[in-house]
Amino acid sequence: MRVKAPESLTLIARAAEHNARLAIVAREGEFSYRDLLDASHRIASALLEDEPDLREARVAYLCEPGFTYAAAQWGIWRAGGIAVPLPPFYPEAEIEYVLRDSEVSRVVVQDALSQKVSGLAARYRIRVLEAKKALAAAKKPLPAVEPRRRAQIFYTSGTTARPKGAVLTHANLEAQVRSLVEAWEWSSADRILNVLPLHHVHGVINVLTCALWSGAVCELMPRFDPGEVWGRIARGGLTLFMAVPTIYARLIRAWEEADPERREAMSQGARSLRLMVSGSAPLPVTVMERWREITGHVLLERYGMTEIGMALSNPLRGVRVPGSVGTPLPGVQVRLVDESGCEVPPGVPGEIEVRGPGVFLEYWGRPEATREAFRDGWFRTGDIGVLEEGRYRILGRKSVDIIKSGGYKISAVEIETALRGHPDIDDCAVVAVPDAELGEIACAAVVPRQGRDLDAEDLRQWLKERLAAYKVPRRFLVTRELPRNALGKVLKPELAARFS
Ligand code: MCA
Ligand code: AMP
Repeated sequence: MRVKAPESLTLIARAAEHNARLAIVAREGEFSYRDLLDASHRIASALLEDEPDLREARVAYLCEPGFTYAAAQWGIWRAGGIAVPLPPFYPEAEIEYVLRDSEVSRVVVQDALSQKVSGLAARYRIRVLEAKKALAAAKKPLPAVEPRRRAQIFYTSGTTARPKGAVLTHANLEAQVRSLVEAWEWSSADRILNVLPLHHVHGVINVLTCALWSGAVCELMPRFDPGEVWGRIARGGLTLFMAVPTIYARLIRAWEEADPERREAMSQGARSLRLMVSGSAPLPVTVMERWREITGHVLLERYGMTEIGMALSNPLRGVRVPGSVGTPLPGVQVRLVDESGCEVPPGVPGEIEVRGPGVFLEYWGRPEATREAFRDGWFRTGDIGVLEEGRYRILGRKSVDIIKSGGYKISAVEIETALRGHPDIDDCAVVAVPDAELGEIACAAVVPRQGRDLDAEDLRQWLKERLAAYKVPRRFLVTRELPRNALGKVLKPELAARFS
């Protein structure tokens, strides 16, 4: 019997129209939109068992970037659940935190990764669905999922000890996608290569979801590798590429290291793309310039944040100004305010506040933090910007506790809290130190307890069991005393100077 689902989600309804078109190219093979609809329907059916609707139950999914990832995410959505991505490279402690914080009841796991969650699932009575089995489930009728319902949780680090789960509704996701599709003129003729991790907005929304909304092809690599990316670009056929500045810096390095013939193939492949985008961290003008020299592309820099999606962008057509993040994207309102919330005039720096249908609903389980994040309906980004000649420029962040490394947002407070759990550490401070490729790196100064020794390599290993690898400080300074100000607080900039 053919089971027809009532389609209230536009993304799914559009996929039915794209039907036989190629949707995903990954290590697992090549898959059409029809394959994706079929697979996600089966996963949704397996998730539902005998229930008609998951009613916003949180469902985690642990999959490599690829077809199974997309099928799991869509399956969770179509069953009425909230999708919570788990990065395959997270240590168990980080996975445990996400599972518990978002009160996950089910987890979809890509076969080889199942041992990463089996212990935790047993401990917290979480139902594990192996993707391979779920993909063979019989199709059942699916619920109608209203766009105002919660769709996705992205964990994001901030100034608190642990990351917060930013909740996006289907309507939020749709608004973010529509805005980017319009601004960057996505179409079914596009073909994009994704090398970004799929637990953040950049890879999940800007790349994967925009592609699938548009009927385009999304090629997914399990993770970024400069040689493989250049190889794929040189083969031709891609139209779009989006990445963080560190990835462009690493691609430049690989280009410089290649022989002249290879360089020519790389540059020629890159020239055939129609657009290359940079974001998640400031794009150094040197990277922008060098990239233009070797590929002919003026990178389009845009600005966004997990809680709001993309807010500001340089133009697709028109002048892209180095150091600027352009103007508000379609449907997005942006203002700059002073400490008391009054708008500042052009030329005067202020905190960036954002309003619009793409702005997230709430932090999961944190009503107080959600309230504090808004001022009169505007989301307070914590970033400082200035409006010059009609374009915005990002000047930095309000908090010194937020570190951006390789495009990942890292909380100094989170690392300090983890370090304070070490039996031999008396005190510590984590700071951001500038780095040519990663933008910033996290560095930790640690004070050993009396009579104890601390070894940087041991500390690194100890932290790797507790935090995602990209949060582990690159440098450690074992010191007898941290610099302090009169209030007894650590002077972070002064400390940062001791690392350079
Ligand atoms: C990091 N690690 C990973 C990955 N990323 N392992 C597997 N898969 C990954 N995708 C591990 C590394 O193996 C390494 O561990 C450790 O984390 C440190 O990583 P990192 O410092 O990042 O250095 P790297 O391994 O050289 O990678 C550089 C990178 C990566 C490829 C640029 O940082 C990256 O993929 N960044 C993108 C982050 C991103 O998507 N941000 C968007 C956030 P070990 O030392 O054990 O090898 S969304 C956002 O910011 C807003 C919305 C916006 O505006 O976009
Ligand atoms: P995340 O919390 O991971 O979503 O990171 C969002 C943060 O990344 C923003 O608040 C900014 O600080 C930073 N960011 C994103 N894009 C840019 C950009 N083009 N220039 C400077 N900073 C950026």
